[in-house]
Amino acid sequence: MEKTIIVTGGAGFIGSNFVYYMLNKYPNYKIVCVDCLTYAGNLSTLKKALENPNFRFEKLNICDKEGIRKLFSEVKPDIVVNFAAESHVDRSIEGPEIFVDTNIKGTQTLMEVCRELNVPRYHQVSTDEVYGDLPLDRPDLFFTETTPIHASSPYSASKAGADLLVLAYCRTFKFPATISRCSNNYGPYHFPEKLIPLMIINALADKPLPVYGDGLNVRDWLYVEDHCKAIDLIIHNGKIGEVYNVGGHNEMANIDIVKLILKKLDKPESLITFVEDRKGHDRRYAIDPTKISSELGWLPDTKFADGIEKTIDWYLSHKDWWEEIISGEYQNYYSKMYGGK
Ligand code: TDX
Repeated sequence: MEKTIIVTGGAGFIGSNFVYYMLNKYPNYKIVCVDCLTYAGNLSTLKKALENPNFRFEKLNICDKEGIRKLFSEVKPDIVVNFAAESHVDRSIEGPEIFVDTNIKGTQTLMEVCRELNVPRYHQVSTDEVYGDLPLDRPDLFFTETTPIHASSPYSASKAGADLLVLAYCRTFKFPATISRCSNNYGPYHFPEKLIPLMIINALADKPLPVYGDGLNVRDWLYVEDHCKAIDLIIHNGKIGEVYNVGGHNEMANIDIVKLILKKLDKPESLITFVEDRKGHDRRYAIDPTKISSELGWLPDTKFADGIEKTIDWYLSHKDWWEEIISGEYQNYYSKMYGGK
């Protein structure tokens, strides 16, 4: 069956991967991407999609209610998937306001317009960070969908706020929504401010690799395509009003990831530089994906060993993509955050 899906934040990392995943998997679907192209959204990321007649791009902020209403009335989407968000924890510590505007107000604006126009289905892409963190000495503990919300950073608090609004809309207005909370993603088009691409790019340039604190913080890494597959299953078969955790049981300490990247690139560990810890730094994230596996049959396809190899190869063969990014405004960000390190 033909469907039209609006993907907000489709020029960012996970959103753009989802655009490609859907165009490829459903040749009879129309995908309309809404993105306001902040620093993290890049039209060159969508270059190939723009050649596809089933794809359309609209430069628009999700907080712009009039613009969203106009576009949604015209497109009449069957499904809206909201990836649009300010997503970097360190930036939220420097300036929380835009996180509240985009992540909370933007989500509410989208839901209001969807409600007004009776859009049949809405999906909110959230994060495991809404659960706060787990201690390192309790490897038996995992986040389930019933783990209490306990956010640590302005970023995760804004995502948690949006999740609570979505669930309140489901209950109060019978709003037809679902939420997914995924663990850390990695893969193509990951913005260079995040751990894995930052370390690959610095290592290639023989620059110091800034590891926060003791480097023992643990993240649960999932190849981005496996996340896209999970969202595809949820929007087609998920139960309205439900939250689904997504994660592949792949916990790794930051320092081990950094060492692995150095090894793969044949660079010395002497590039590792321990720097001041992130404020409020979450210790460990770990997802229990039992619900999505048993209800929707989701299982990740890509093992970390293969995924990291593919990701490093992608950064090696797409230098033009990231060189353009790191030569611009990103340089100011980098020197502000990392100084001379
Ligand atoms: O320079 C760095 N050095 C470092 O040690 C950076 C950028 C990060 N780190 C550490 C902090 C974290 O423990 O690496 C870990 C991963 O950091 P990020 O890539 O910033 O990701 P994280 O804070 O875990 O959040 C990510 O996963 C959940 C995404 O950025 C979020 O958007 C998502 O919701």
